[in-house]
Amino acid sequence: MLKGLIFDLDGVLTDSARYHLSAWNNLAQELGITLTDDQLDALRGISRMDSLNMILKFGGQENKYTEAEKEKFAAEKNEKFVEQVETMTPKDILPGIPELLKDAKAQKLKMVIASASKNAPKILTRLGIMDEFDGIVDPATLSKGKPDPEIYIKAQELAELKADEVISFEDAKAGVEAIKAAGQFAVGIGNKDLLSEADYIVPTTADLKLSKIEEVFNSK
Ligand code: B16
Ligand code: MG
Repeated sequence: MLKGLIFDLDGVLTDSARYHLSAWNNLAQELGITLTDDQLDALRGISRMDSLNMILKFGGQENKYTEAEKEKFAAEKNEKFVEQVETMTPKDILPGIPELLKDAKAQKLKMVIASASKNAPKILTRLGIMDEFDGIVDPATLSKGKPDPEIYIKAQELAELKADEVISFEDAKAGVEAIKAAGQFAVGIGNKDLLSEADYIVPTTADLKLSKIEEVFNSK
């Protein structure tokens, strides 16, 4: 029986991806690296340091910098990202999400955030929906990022639920893989070829309807 929903943040509740991607693009350019659209896409859902390491690898610079230099680059990127977060308002909640949260509340479902972003509390506060959630997994406590299932297992534990009692929402391939590895029902939002492992796929958040998703969940 369905008892809870677990949400990725970036790309699911709000489109902070464009801010992440432009901040990474700026940094890459400073380092003399030009990123392709596919390379930028591959950064979705990936933690800050893992993203930086991927970018350096794309540019053939994986052994060029010390850990301290990399920390500095990551902090610089985060500063640019946070500047953009400060401009966010409740209008930046993606279409379909307010209705989904309302329907979940009406059914008294538990709701937990499983985001790789250390800025999740800040973003949720800017969006005005911080109080809607029963918990946020602290990404600083994770030993591995998505596609490892750790973050989704921790989210399920925070909700005090079992894997077959939750539905989890993701926009990233690495995220859907993490959900499936945790043994949970995955809703993928975006490209159906990229997210083919998901149990239910919609092109955009506007297409999310809790009753329809539950029908598929109950039939599995
Ligand atoms: P931060 P999600 C992820 O959020 C983003 O998709 C990814 O681009 C970002 O690098 C990561 O959070 C870490 O974010 O630098 O703010 O800690 O999709 O897991 O909600
Ligand atoms: Mg995401």
